[in-house]
Amino acid sequence: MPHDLKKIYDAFTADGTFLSGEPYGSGHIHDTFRVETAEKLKDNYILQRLNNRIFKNIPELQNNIERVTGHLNLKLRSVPGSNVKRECLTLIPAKDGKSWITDDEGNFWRMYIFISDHRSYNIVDSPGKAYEGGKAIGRFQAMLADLPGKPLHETIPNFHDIEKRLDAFIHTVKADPEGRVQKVGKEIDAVLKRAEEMKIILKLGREGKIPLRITHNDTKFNNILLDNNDKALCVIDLDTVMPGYVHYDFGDAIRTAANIAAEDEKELSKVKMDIRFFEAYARGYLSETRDTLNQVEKEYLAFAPRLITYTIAVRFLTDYIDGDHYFKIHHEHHNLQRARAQFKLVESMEEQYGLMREIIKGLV
Ligand code: ADP
Ligand code: GN1
Ligand code: MG
Repeated sequence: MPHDLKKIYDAFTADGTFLSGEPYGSGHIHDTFRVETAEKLKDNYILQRLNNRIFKNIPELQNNIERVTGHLNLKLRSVPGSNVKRECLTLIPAKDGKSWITDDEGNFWRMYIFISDHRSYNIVDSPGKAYEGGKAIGRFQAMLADLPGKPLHETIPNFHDIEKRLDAFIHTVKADPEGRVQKVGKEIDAVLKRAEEMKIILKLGREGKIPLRITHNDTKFNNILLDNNDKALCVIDLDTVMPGYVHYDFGDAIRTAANIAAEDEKELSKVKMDIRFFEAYARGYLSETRDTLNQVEKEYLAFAPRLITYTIAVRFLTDYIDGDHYFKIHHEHHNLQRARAQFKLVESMEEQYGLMREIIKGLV
């Protein structure tokens, strides 16, 4: 049964008459629709059916997003020349005052103003765009550093905790529910041989050498909207904004901004990190955060892309072995294809690691 988008739309307090609703974007988690309104001068909207298998506590999730967007909104208002409705997500309240609704089937929905005239990239094709992405994430972290109140709810516990991800991986390999383990011997070796060195960021955290800050935790480049001139516009997809290490955001952004091929590229010889994009993103990011980060945080920035690319590869492979219950897939072996491309990218980063370290040293 297709969703009755008009009925869902009408449960919110949006300004405008529902004209049409179409699936939108290429996110792997929620079902996202763009709603067009009949009046040319009124906003269009994004409606999202939230994935509550993955996000178990929608009221807490939405409370985080209300606090984060509220704070960003306040901050932006005090910046002369800023356009708050375009530079930060705006939630539309439901008619009952909450920031989400449940429909007759028990689905959870929320609504944002659609940010028009933006550009979104699954593959970045110039260092200038990578630089803008780096600035956007750096500024985002800086603006949230003084979020008042209790710590944000951990919407997905241990999200980037590689030790827990590896435990889940080993558990899934042992269970082998789909009989797929025999197909992925090479990929399992790729996981195991790197497992120890990947624990360093968690270790530094436990030793108190790097602080937990408010981070985005899902800085895939298509979660950073650019404007029509390819300048940083708005950071979206705020579901995982919660306490984290800056390395998680830096690493995930490089994973996607500096890979010259698609995240799921089948032809592995095409997958490579372009060091110029790494340099540009790092320059943009550090232009906003240089004065805030401590020495150890800076020293480990170069390692972060290896950690996060590896972590996502482990997650894709785990989901493949488990039978594809987490990420949306578009064909039978999609998660395996994604995992292979990400392992190839890890290798490319390993080959260029010396250079990555030199670049960071030169920028901090
Ligand atoms: P997912 O967690 O599934 O990735 P997102 O919140 O990132 O969901 O939304 C999916 C896609 O929808 C984004 O990649 C972006 O293209 C688009 N999108 C989401 N919110 C907005 C918005 N407010 N304005 C314009 N586009 C948006
Ligand atoms: C998911 O939501 P989306 O599509 O931007 C995932 C990220 C992964 C990414 C891999 C909540 O991001 O952690 O890095 O897919 N988000 C969640 O493409 O698991
Ligand atoms: Mg997204």
